[in-house]
Amino acid sequence: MKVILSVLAFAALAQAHFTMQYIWVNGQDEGQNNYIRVTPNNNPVTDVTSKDLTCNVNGLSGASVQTVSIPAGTNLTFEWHQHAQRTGEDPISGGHKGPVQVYIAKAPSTAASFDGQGTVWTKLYSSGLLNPSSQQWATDVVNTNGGKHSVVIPASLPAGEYLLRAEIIALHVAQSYPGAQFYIGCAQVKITGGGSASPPTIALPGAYKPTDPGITVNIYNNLQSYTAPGGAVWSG
Ligand SMILES: *[C@@H]1O[C@H](CO)[C@@H](O)[C@H](O)[C@H]1NC(C)=O
Ligand SMILES: [Cu+2]
Repeated sequence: MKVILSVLAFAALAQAHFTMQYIWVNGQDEGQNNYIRVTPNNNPVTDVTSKDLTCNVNGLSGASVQTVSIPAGTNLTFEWHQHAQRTGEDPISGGHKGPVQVYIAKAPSTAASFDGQGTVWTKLYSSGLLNPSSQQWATDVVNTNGGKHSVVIPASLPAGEYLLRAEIIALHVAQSYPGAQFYIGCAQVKITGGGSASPPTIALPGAYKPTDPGITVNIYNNLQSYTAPGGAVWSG
């Protein structure tokens, strides 16, 4: 009986994972998996030293992925789902609590050939524990918003090809490491227009440590504040 129960519990957990499946450009749906480095399954990354932290499993190249052209200043929306369906279940399962972040990295040449390694990532967005008294997390908002969250690409970013990296960190089993679950989706964009900013950058993997207070944390003890890994947001 015990074995059957744990198999069922495992199956339920496995089904509760999710992937980034759509991007929207200024409110227009670009279609399932278009411009996205598609991962082989919906499992999370848990090793912060792995190259899978960059753009998920098989994410170091986008040779067969198209790159979408967008003007600087575009409002980009990312949409996540547990499976290849938009309705009939929570977009990301409600048990997944944690921050939502977006990073961008400029490709030396094309986005499709860029592996995202090195100190290249700039944080554009971060949302974490929104309301300590109700324990509302950024993931709760994503869930009620059909799996979507948005970021405006700063108008001062230089023109060129980039990888955009959206990240949802689920902290429901993050009391010890490895435990935190990193859900990562990368999209390939070509920014037109733009400016001449040189934003601050970090490495992914590299910047995240197992001991970061935003990575190994007990969120079930009336947490009053939360600091997401990866430093401050650059606002352009
Ligand atoms: C970006 O687009 C989304 C989806 O259309 C919208 O909900 C959001 O308000 C927009 N954000 C900004 C800053 O315009
Ligand atoms: Cu899961």
